[in-house]
Amino acid sequence: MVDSATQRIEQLRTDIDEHNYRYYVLDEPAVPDAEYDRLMRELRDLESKHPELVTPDSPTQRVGAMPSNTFEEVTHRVPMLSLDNAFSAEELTEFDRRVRDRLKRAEPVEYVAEPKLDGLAVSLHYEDGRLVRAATRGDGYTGEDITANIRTIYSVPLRLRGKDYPAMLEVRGEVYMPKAGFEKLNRALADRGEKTFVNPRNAAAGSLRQKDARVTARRPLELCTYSVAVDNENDLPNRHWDCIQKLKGWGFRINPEMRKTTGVDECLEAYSDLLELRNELPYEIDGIVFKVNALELQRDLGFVSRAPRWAIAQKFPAQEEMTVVEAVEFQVGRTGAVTPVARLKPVFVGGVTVSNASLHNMDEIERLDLHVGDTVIIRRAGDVIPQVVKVVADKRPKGAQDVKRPERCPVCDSEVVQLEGEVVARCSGGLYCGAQQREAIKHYGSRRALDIEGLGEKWIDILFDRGMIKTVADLYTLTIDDLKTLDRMGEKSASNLVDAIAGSREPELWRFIYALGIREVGEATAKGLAAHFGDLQPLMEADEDALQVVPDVGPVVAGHVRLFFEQSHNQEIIQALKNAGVRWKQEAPSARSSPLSGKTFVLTGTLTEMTRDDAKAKLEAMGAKVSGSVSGKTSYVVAGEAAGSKLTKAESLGVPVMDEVEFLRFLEAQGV
Ligand code: 5U1
Repeated sequence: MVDSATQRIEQLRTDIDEHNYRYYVLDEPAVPDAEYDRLMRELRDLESKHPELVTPDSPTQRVGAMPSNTFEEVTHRVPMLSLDNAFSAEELTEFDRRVRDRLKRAEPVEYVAEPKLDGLAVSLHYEDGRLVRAATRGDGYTGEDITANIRTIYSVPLRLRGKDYPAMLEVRGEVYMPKAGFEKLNRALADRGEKTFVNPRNAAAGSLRQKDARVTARRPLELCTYSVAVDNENDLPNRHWDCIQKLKGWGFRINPEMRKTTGVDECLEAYSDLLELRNELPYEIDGIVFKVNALELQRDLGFVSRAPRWAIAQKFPAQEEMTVVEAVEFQVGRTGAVTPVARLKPVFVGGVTVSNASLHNMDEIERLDLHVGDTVIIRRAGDVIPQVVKVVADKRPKGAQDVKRPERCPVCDSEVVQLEGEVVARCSGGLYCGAQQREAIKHYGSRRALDIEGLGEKWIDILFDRGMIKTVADLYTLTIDDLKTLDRMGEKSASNLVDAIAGSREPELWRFIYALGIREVGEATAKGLAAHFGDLQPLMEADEDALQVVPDVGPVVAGHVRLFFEQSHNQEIIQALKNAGVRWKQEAPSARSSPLSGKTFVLTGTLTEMTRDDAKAKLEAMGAKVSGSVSGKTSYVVAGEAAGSKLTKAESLGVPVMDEVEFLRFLEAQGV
C-alpha cells in the first residue's frame, strides 16, 4: 500500500515539476489549469495520508513555511561577487582595454552581454540535484537563509531536470518582480490602505525577506539565473555562455535577451539595443552586464577586491532621483477631476529634466504624507508621467506646510465635490468651467479623436485665452484672417489649419462619439456604441437599458452617456456642430462585419507603413482585440522592426507571427 503510494507520489511530483517548468520557466503551459489543480490535489491528499513521505522538494512545499523570527546566517561556499560599474561608453572602452592589456591580446575579446535585472541577488545551493539552501547576498561572504521563501517561487526548481548536474551546485541569480505584478500588488496594497512599494526592486526585496514565507508565496516573484559555481571546475563547460545553457537544461529560467558580443563596438551596440528595448521588457533592468566568455580567460584575469576583472555592468540612466517639492497646485481636467500636481525643483531623471509630477488625488498626498518643502524621490520609468514615490521624512524643513484639499475650483470657483466612494474630487462647474471647456477642445482635436493636424495644445491655449474659441463648434468658424493675427502663425500655417479643421467635418461615427469626451467612453466603447446604434440620434435617445445592450457598457458608463446627452449645453454643442457642417459617417447598426471578432492581436516593434495606433484601429474595426502582452491566447503577433521580447515570447509559445509585409497582405485580404 505504502509502496504504491510512494510510486504514485513520485509520479505526481515528476509530472507537476514538469508542468511547473513549462509554465513558469518556458511560458509554455502543457495542460489546462484544472488538470494541474487535480494533480496537486491528488498529491496533497496522498501526502496528508502518508505524512512520512513528505519531502522538502515536493511541489506541495512551495506554499510557504510558518513564520520564523530570524533568518539564520549562511556562509557562501563561493563568495558572491559584486560588479564594477561603467557609466559611459568611454568607461566601457577602458574596461575592454584593461582586459586585453592583462591578457596581452590585440584581437577582440568575446563577451556575453546580458540585461542587469533590478532585483535581489540570491544564491541557491543544490546537492545531488535537490535545492537544500537559498541565501541572500549579504556582504558577499555571509548572507541570510531564505530557503523557505525561495521555495515559494515557481521558477525555482526544487529538483533539477536531467542527469548531468554536478553533485554540488551553487547557482546565482536575481529574484525580481515583473512590472505588471508590481503594479497589481501596489494597487491591491493601496486599496487596502497599506503602504505601497517604491519600485519593483523594493517590492521584490520586501517580499523575499518576509519572516512569514506564506506572504512571499502570494507575491509575484521570479528568478532569473546568471552564474554557476561548482567544487570541481571540470564539471562545467569552459565558456560562460555554455554554462548558462546548462542552467537552462537543468530547469532554470535564463534571460532571453542574452547574447554574445565580440569586441567593444559590439558591446556598445548591445548597450544601445537593450536601452531601446528597456521600456518594452516586462521587468525592470538598470544596465547591461558584459562578461568575458572564456572561463580560462576569466581565471587569468582574476579579481580585484570583491569584483571580477572579467565583468562589468554598464549602467542605464537612473529612473529615480531626489528633489524638492516647491509647491503643490491643482489642475482641472476635461471631466472636472481636480488633480494635485507637485511643482519640483528641476531634476534630471529617466533621461529628461522633470519639474512636475502627478500626485493623482488627495488620498495619495495623505498616503505619502507630503508637505510643501519636502524632499521626495521622483521616479520616471519609461514614458510614464513622473511620480512622487516617497517622501524623505527626515529631510523635512521646519514649518513645511501640509496640503489642503481645495474647497473651490481654482479655475472657475465652483464648488469642488467628492462623491461617496470616489477618490477623485471634481469641479462641479461642468462646461461653465474654463478648464473643462479648454480640455474638451483639446480632446476633440487630439490624434485619437478627430486628429486635426496642426491644432496642438499650445494653439488651443492661445485661441482659448484670446476668447476666439469657447466650444469645439467655434473651431469651424475660424478664418485664415483670424488665425493670422496670432504670433508666429503665418499665412501658410493659418491656411493649413483652416483646411485641417474643415477636413474634420466628416468623421467616422465612433471617432465623433469618442471626440465628444463623454466620461468613461474610450475608443473601444465608442466603437461599440457606433456599431450598435449606427447613428448619433438613436444613441442620444437611448435609455440606460438600451445602452447596456452594447458590449462592455455597464450601468456606470450607461449613466454617464445618458447624463451627457441630457445636458442642454451638450445638446447645443452637437447642434452647433451640425450647423457648422459636421456630418459623421453612419454605420449599418450591428450589421458591420467583424471578420476578426474573437481574435487577439499583439503589435510589437516598429511598423514602417503605418503607426501602431493605425494598425490597432484597423484591427479593432474588424472586431479584433489588440492586447499589450503575449500569452497562449494570443491569435497573432505582428512584429515590426526591432521587435524584442514579445516576439521571443510568441515564438516560444508557438503563437503565429506576421512581419509587416505579411500583415499588410493580411489586411488587404480582409478588404481593408
Ligand atoms: N545579469 C547579471 N547580473 N549580474 C549581477 N549577471 C550578473 N553577474 C553578477 C552580478 C552581481 O556577478 C557576476 C560577477 C557573477
